[in-house]
Amino acid sequence: MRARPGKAAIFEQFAADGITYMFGNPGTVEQGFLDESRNHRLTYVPTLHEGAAVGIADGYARAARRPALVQLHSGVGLGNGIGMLYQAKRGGSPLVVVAGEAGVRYDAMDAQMAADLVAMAEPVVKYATRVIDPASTLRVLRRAVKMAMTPPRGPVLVVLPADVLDELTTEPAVPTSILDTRVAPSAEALREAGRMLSAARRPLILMGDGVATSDAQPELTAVAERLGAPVWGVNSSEVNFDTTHPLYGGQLGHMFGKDSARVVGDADGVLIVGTYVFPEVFPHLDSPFRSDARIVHIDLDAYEIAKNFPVDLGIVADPKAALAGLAETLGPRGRTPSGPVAARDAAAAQGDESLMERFARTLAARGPADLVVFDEALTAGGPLARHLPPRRPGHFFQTRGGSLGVGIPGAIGAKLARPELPVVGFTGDGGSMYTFQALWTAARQQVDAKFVICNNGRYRLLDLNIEQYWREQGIAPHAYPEAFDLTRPEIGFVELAAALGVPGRRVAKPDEVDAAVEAMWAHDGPYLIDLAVD
Ligand SMILES: Cc1ncc(C[n+]2csc(CCOP(=O)(O)OP(=O)(O)O)c2C)c(N)n1
Ligand SMILES: [Mg+2]
Repeated sequence: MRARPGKAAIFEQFAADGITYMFGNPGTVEQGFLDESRNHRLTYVPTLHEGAAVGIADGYARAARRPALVQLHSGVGLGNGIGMLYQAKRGGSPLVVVAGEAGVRYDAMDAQMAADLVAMAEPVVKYATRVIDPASTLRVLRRAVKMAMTPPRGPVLVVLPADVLDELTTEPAVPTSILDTRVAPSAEALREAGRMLSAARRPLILMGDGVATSDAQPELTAVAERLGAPVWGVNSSEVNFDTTHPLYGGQLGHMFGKDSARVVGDADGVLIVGTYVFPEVFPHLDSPFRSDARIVHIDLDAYEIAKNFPVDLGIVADPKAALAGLAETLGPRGRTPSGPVAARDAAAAQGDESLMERFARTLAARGPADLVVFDEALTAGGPLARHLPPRRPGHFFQTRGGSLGVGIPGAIGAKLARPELPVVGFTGDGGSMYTFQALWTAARQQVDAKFVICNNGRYRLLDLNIEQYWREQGIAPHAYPEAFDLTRPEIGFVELAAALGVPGRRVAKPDEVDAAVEAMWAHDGPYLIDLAVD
């Protein structure tokens, strides 16, 4: 193999892996390879903040179902990206992060910007390493791509010191070996699972994004229908199950263990698939399951099975293969759903229709079919679930891991991944401001995604959570903390977006909704709506 500097060879490796975008924010220690990038067929997507870069890459990886490449600038850039990397890790997004560094030769100097990048990133990535020898530059990049793509998928970090990349390498650039992990369970394990679950009088299924990753939605539906079991989302932020199916129960929620306990507490046979349990901020420390409940957990992530509570049968297997086998074991006999399963909102809002309700209804009726929704609407999201219920795999994404600021960059990433589909991102006035500058990237790259700010002038979710805290602590209701208010001064979202190159309009009255929805889709390019919500 011909010798060329590592800073050129890495682009050959990216090309060999079909990587066409690099999302990033540059610095001087990356100048060598960024200068080289013009000689290669890779689009550098510049962002103005690393949270936006990681957020766009996350949306891209989720919608494209491929690894997404992120470039961060040494310790300071990595530091800014850490919060968003946390959500990529919780969500299992295959992000390959490369961080530049001045050079191995400066290690002893402890100079400006020097930091142990591997140690900084380790808690929020699946794998972190640093290239220290030019002869292993591409080997390490391939390992990173393989690790990111192997379930449980997740972000990885490769530190690229500039002096190592300046050296010649003769490594060939060849496609990374992506592993086939469609592991089927043994016949014995399937029989045992089938026996435990079919014996249940009140079966329940808890599912998560591992189902979507393995394309197991049809098999999950078959198992649910054969068991007559309600299906609840746990770490479920994509379409793992048609949310209009009569057996869809809802989402357990991410705050309080006792909310989940209410749902799972009656079940005598539980199938957990493609998720960990339980992802709340304040989880139950005791098992919320009935002591006589039989619990079967299927996942490719052995760490997550029986992580917190024992299970009766843990099966390390691909959800699609395992659910197909399980459905067969259960046989074709369907059970009718046992009673009301869904704690869903009433179909129509009581009294006057809220602006959010009206907007979601209009978008569903007049917006394009085939719509992809990136939903970070938080407390304003109810009407979205009613009017644009997640049904089609790959057409709905929610924030995961609890890190705010995913809505705008997530929609940009999804649109870059699926340019043929219409994409709209919903976010809050609070959530949007963590990564608002991503709009500049949308304008610059002409990413034709649409954005809706659900503007209630507050961190409303924090109001709701503190109310619960007051109830639990026996504290009389009083004024919310000042820190939850976002109205002093009011944020001018339309002006802010315009300053970043994205046109838009404010919608504060019901009779402005129709024209706004039409304007949004008529506009060729990114467009923002600042929607007044309660
Ligand atoms: C990066 C980050 N910072 C802070 C928080 C804490 N937090 C959780 S919800 C929330 C308020 C969100 O407000 P907004 O996006 O306006 O939605 P709303 O609650 O008003 O519907 C905050 C600040 C977080 N989850 N992530
Ligand atoms: Mg808000």
